[in-house]
Amino acid sequence: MNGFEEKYKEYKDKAEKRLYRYLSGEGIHDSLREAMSYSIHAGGKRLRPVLLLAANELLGGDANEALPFACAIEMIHTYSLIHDDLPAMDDDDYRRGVPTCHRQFGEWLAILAGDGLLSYAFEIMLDEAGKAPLKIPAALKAARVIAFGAGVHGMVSGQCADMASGNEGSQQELVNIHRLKTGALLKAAVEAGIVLCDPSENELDAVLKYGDAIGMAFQITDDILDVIGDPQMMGKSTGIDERNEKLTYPKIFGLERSLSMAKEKVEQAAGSLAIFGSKASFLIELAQSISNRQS
Ligand code: GRG
Repeated sequence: MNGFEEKYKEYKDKAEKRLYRYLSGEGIHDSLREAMSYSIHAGGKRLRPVLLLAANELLGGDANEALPFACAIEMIHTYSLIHDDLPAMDDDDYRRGVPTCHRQFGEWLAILAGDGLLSYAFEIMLDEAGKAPLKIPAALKAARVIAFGAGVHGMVSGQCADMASGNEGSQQELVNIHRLKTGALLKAAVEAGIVLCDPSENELDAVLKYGDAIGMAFQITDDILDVIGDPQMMGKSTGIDERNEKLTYPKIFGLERSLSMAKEKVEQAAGSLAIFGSKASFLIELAQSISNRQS
């Protein structure tokens, strides 16, 4: 493992340990806990919590204060995958290398597992607002950033636009759908990580630009992997976009151009963090790994 991989693992392990603890808490109906835990334990890259923790550390934050927000954003992401996989949406059989939540538990329980993860995320974040030593305004700001990225001004609207667009649409619509559906939550991860640290305007601006660029790089790469990725490595079926006649980057721009667009976005992401100098090296490598990923 190189230094970057070790650091990634450190953030990931920290977030997973706490996530599993939240899910073992008292008072959750057994079936609900089982379905929520199934999808959380199925794995995943934990990219959003890693981004949140790394952005927080970039501004000298306290990892213990950031950790509940990192777990909350992973819960929200996991809920979105469970709901996206449902027959009414993408109708997928595999996710994170195992049968999708509704394949394993049936539809009603998968819907509730998603609902449970979403609302638990907000319970966890708002609990932090009442705790010392985290300053209440900072916790509320971070929770608000995550709500904005996840909801009607972000991911949920993007998903709705995507579902409504079918196989028709312009380049501009494609970019807008992805900015909301995928980009908004990735951007919220880095923004929430730094608003916990009371950033200057310049710092906030730099990190938001980074968040925008990695969101685009991530989605372009996701579309490319759906065409050329290995289903075994990805833990899910490929060719889904083609089957569902989705508007994608390779479909609009072709594979070669899509690959170079992803590279350009990674360069933009790295450039936006220049003000932080070498302190930003982990986030820069993370941007590169987003476009080089195989899963
Ligand atoms: C249902 C409100 C609602 C939203 C769904 C996330 C999403 C919006 C749809 C998922 C469909 C999809 C494949 C989108 C492409 C980008 C994406 C979010 C991929 C999965 O995220 P990863 O690669 O997954 O970070 P892991 O499993 O590694 O966490």
